[in-house]
Amino acid sequence: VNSLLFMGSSSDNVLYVIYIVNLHSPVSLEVTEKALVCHLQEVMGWEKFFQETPEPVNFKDKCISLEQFCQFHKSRERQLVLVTSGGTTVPLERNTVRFVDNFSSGTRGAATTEYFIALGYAVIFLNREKSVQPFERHLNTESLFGSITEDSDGNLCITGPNSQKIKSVYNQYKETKTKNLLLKITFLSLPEYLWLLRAASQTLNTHAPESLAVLAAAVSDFFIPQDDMTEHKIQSGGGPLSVTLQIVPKMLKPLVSIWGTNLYIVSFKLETDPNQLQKKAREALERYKHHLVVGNLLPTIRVCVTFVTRESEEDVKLTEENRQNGVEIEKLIVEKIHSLYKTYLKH
Ligand code: 9Z3
Repeated sequence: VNSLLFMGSSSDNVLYVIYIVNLHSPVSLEVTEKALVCHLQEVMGWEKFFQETPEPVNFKDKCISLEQFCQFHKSRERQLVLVTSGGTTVPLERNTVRFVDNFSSGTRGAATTEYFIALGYAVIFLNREKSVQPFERHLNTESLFGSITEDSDGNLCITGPNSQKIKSVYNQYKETKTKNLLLKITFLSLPEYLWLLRAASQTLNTHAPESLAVLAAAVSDFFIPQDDMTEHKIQSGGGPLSVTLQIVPKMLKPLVSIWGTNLYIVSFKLETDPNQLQKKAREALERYKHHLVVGNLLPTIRVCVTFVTRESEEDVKLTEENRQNGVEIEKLIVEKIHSLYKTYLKH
């Protein structure tokens, strides 16, 4: 099966030993027959997905950039983190005019990226095209144009109440550029995101083990398989449209157990029902066996999140004082992830 080699051997008809081998990280598991069948169905699900969906445009170039970025920072012993950001689209047609989208502006991922850089990390920012960008997000038209004046020689200067903020953002941006601390890779559709997530996690796993992956992108659970999609724009002449969306294979599974076995993996869980959040976060941890789930509820995503690990559960909230001082929740999130990761490394 593509990058997987499966060797099953039956001992007393109940226990199987399976080996999942990819180029970088062999894994062996002892499983019951039921679990084996279930596992193989999952393997076939994600392998089939990659076989059936074409690789994104410029995929090879993006892989080369990923590898060079990881090697560059590894040789300088700099800690790396993959941050995913923004929502994935699910096309309804191959020549896509219409698509289903997921809620996410990209603010969480962009802010998270800045705070990791401030802590000395180099960041792979896997982001949705035209979503909110690190540093740039502070420079809205009003603050930027409202602060530009001309001197007597016609040179542009930044003055006025926003100038301090703009200068400080510019200085962070300049340092990020000079030290090559940020690699931006973009996606639009769900398949593009998944191809690039796999490539980024495999590259980190090989060249910079002991890196982090922080999955803040809002990833669709449903999609239309390539074969079920029409080639051209769906016409309205046929009356009301009804489409069937299939379940996306759960990619956190291979991410944790095959592509990124050396990584410290943090996923986000978005819910709208407060009664579901902790239950769903805990289910995700148990199912995928990664390290940390950060839960958030749609109405309060900017002020409150819940950190769920196998051992603990903790709310992180912005205080009134934080808010008045312009502190963002992502600063608290990144500091907490960093500290949990350091503790994890010690043990
Ligand atoms: C999140 O929960 C993010 O915090 C938000 C950030 C998308 C709410 P914004 O980009 O919003 O700042 O506007 N992301 C994860 C959403 C997600 O798809 N999680 C999957 C799930 O819940 C698991 S990986 O099943």
